[in-house]
Amino acid sequence: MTEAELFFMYKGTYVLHGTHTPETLKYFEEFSFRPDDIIIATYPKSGTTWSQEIVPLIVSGGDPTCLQSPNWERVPWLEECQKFSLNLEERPSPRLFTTHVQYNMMPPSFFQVKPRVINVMRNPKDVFTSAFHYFEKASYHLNPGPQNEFLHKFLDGKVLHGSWFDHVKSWLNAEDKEHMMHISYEEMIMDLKDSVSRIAQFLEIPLDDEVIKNIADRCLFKNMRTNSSNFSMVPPEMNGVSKSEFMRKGITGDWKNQLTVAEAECFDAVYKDQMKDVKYKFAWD
Ligand code: PPS
Repeated sequence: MTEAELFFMYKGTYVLHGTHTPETLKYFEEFSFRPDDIIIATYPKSGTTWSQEIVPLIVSGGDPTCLQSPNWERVPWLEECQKFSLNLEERPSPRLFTTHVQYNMMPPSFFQVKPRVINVMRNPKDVFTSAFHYFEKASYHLNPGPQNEFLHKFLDGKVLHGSWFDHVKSWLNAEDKEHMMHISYEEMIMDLKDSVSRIAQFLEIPLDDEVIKNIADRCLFKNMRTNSSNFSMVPPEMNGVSKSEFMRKGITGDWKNQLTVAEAECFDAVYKDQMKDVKYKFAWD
């Protein structure tokens, strides 16, 4: 399979033919949000699945039965095809959604209704590293090819869901800031209990300290890797990646084991240029 067969361009970013069709994208563009919807917005490989476990637990007051359905069902991607069988219009509030699209690509109703958004970001070098390994494994994806080639594609945004830089900047520059929470994978690694508590506060869901502690404990990498809840970016029959392969390392700074010195320097130069106007203080800087 070639890139042209796998991807098509949607509003300037590559999306997958398999999961994105004119029909799913039309549905996305015409989607009606409710004010109490909750959206997890991530660039791929930044902590999406992790958040899809944490947020339902917060919303349910820590009830693990909320994790019985797979992640694409409990927190479906709005722009992808699985939602067609999910009766999203009939779901009780608060509905939970995921999206990998940039802020400016959200549908008109999003800007009118202003539902809450939890935007999770991750050091792009670790995003690159995670994506490189995942694309090697996922059967619905192309092999990333030589690392250096894939690095340049990543830095140029010629990868699935486009440029990390454009994605992160779009959500950081979002206008309706009071409806938006930014958090990083690194902060979640550093103090998961505090991160769960901050997300609950943002969602205005009061939780006992014990419940917060239990949610954080359940969502530790080692526990999520072995617990019974099932997930994958797409149904497992479509991607061929096992849970243990998907939950690869779950650490910060793995890029140091992946990038050569020259590649890291090249990455830093592009990062410096692309992020020069960004005032946000990232946990990885
Ligand atoms: S996807 O395909 O976009 O949905 O991927 P995404 O879920 O955003 O990112 C996958 C990476 O997140 C790691 N992960 C975790 N890290 C720490 N703690 C927990 N609980 C956790 N859950 C998922 C997963 O291992 C992938 O990172 P890497 O670096 O590849 O291990």
